[in-house]
Amino acid sequence: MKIDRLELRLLKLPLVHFFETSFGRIYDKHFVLIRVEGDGAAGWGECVAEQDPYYSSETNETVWHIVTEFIAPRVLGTSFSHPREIYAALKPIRGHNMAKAAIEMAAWDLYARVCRQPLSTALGGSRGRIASGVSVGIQDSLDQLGDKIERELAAGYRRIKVKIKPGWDIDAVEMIRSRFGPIPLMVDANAAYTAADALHLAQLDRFDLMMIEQPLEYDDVMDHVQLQKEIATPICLDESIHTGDIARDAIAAKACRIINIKPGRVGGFSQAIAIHDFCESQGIPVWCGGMLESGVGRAHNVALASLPNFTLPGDLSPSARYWERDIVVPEWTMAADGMVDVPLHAPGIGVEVDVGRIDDLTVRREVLSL
Ligand code: OSB
Ligand code: MG
Repeated sequence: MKIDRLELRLLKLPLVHFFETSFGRIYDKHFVLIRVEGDGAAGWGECVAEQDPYYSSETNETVWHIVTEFIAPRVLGTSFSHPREIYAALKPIRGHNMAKAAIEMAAWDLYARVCRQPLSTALGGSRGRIASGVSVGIQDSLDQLGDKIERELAAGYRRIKVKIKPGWDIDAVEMIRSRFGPIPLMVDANAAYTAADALHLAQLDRFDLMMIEQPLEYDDVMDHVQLQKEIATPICLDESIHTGDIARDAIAAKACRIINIKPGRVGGFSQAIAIHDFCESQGIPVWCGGMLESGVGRAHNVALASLPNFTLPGDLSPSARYWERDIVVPEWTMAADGMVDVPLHAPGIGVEVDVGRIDDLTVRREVLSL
């Protein structure tokens, strides 16, 4: 395959409801959408970098810079026999996994379309439906949190994840357990605690949570090793797992018992599949995380989550939970039993980008070609 044209757009898409994590509240999603063209077809990718360097050090601005100055020259006009070669070709560029992933995943879509295969098939997927979990942000009150969870359970979600931070943790989980009983429940701290909080976090053990996601620093592995010895709740790492090598080290050191794979965080599908395969060989279950993606990034996540070791529900909600109107047709929906269908009857990502819609949302655009 050979990419001969690359288009970047910065889009601003308003959220239906604000989303609050331990690093703040957002009302709109600003993200970079990528279109690659080559071999007579086109592929789409969505970058998971955000406006601010809070979840990760990358931002939409750094992505623009790295894609236009460093990634595009290495990809445009280069012959690859398979998109899995792209990550290795970008090795001279250190870090910037989200920028790399956006291009790599667009290339996988292009490749799958050229081969007339669903993306899920190209990735090695084996599942036709994905169990969906919901990520519930920090609310203004516990009552509001309880009401929100009640609605999400009624919608059919297979598990509830709540965001926690110091001051919004034990009481929130206690309220949920007393109001809803033994539902599949987990928490995500987005690195809001330190090693000194072990005793505090051990108070979560009595609630039988599926896991606690990323309690400590975004770049830490070793403090998580110690914490996992001090708490019974399984630790799941998200932010800490930037590469296949770190996943291997974290598992060997017993820093976590579960891994959240976000292809955008680890540099794309080749690394996501490598982490998936290694975790499978070690008996570590994985699930597909979300970054409030539009319908394009969601398509990539759904395809990835069809691989066999994605045995836990992913953060894969339907379009309507995030957007008044998504940028793809058809929009993503979830069945009443909390399952999302993997598109298996169309090549590539399986949904079409609504170009009129993205034109309306585009705040910046650049085209690079040979
Ligand atoms: O930590 O998983 C996270 C959203 C933005 C940044 C980080 C995270 C999240 C979510 C959203 O939890 C999950 C979703 O996309 O539904
Ligand atoms: Mg997380």
